[in-house]
Amino acid sequence: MPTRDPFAPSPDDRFTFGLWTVGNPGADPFGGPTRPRYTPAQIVDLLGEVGGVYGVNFHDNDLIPIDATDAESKQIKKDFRAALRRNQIKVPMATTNLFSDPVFKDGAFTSNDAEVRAYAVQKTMKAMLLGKEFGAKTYVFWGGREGTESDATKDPVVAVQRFREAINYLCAFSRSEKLNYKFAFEAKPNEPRGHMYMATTGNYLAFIETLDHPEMCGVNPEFAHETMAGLNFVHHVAQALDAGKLFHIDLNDQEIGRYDQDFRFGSVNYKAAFFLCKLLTDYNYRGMKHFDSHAYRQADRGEVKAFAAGSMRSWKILEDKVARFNRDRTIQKLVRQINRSEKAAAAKLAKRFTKTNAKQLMALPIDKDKLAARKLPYETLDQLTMELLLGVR
Ligand code: GLT
Ligand code: MN
Ligand code: MN
Repeated sequence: MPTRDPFAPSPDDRFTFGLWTVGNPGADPFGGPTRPRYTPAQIVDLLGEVGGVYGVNFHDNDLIPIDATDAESKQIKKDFRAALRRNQIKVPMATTNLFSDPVFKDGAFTSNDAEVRAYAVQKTMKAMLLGKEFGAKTYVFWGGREGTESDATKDPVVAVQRFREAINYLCAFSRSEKLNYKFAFEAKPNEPRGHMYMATTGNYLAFIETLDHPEMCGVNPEFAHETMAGLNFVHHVAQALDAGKLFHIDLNDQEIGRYDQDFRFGSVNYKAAFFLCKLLTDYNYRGMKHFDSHAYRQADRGEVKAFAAGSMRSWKILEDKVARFNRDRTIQKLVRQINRSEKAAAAKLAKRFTKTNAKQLMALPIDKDKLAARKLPYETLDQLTMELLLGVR
C-alpha cells in the first residue's frame, strides 16, 4: 500500500489562491505576458488539478472585465460557477480592483476628485454584491493607489478622513444589504505609489478603532509587504492576533529592499516563514491562508501548478517543523528556562496595579545585578532551531 504523503494539502487547511495569482500571465513593467491569459473557469480547473485547494478569491475585474456587456458577464459567471462546482472549490474572499483603471491614477477613496471617490464607492458596492453571489464572507481592501509621489499633491490628514468616510459608507452598505461581510484591510508601504498611506498592518489596527463599525473590520497582512520595508512581519501579525483582528492572511515571499516580488511562499525567508507558521499554529488561527504570489515569469502551465502545489507543501512542511519544535525536549526545556517564574514576590506585585501593590513594590529590594547575571541561552536555542529547520534535528 502506498504511504500517504504527510505534506499533502487538504481543504481543511483552508489554502486559497486568487484568480489574479495563479492566473498571472507573467507580465512585468519591462515586458509583456509569457503565459496565455486563462479564463476564470480555466483557472479553477487548474486549481482542481493541483488538488487540496479550499478556495479561490477574486477582484471584480478578475472575474468580469471592467467593460464587459451584461451578456458576457452572465456567461462568465455561469462558466465560473460550473467550474467551482466540478472542482469543489469555494469563494471565501472577494475584493475590488481600485488600482488598474486610469480613473484611479491618483487614488480611489483618497482621490482629490470627489467624483472619482464616488465612483470608487459605487464600484465597491457592486463588487461586494458580486462577491456575495459566490458566497464570499471576507471583503479585502488593498489601497494600491491610495498614496502620493509628492506630498504637495494631497493633504495626508484629509486623505485619512476620506478613506474613513468611504469605509463607513461601505460598512453601512454591507449591513443594510445584510451582506454580512468582514472587512480585512491590507497594508503596503509602497508600489505602485511612491508612498502609500496605511503603510503597515499597525496603521490599520489604529485606523479601525476610528470607524463607525470597528467590530466588522480587521486586517489582511501580507508577508511581502512588511518585509519590503525591512520590518518583522511576524510581529505585525502577532499584534493583529492579540487584537482579535487577524481576519485573513496573504502568504508569499520577498527579499528585503527589492521590487515587489510576490514570490512563492517559503522561497526566500524560510526562518521567518517558520516563525509565522508557529505563531498561527500556536494561536490556533483558523482563517484562510491565501497565497498572494505569482509563479516566476519563466513558468508554463505545468510550472504554475508546481508553484501552487509548492506553496501549500512548504506550509505543511513548516507545520511539521513547528510540531517538532513544540515537542523537542531540549528546546522546550530552554523555552521554560528563559521564561522566568511569575511567582516571585516582585513579579506578583507588578502584575496588577493596586495602591497597596504599588507601595509594596516601591519598597521591595530588587537586586538588579543578580537579575542581569541570569543566563539566557539564546545562542543555543537559535542554533537548535536552525538545526531543526535544516533537517538535522
Ligand atoms: C494585488 C496586490 C495584493 C492584494 C490584492 C488584493 S491585489 O495583487 O499586490 O497584495 O492583496 O487587492
Ligand atoms: Mn503583494
Ligand atoms: Mn496581498
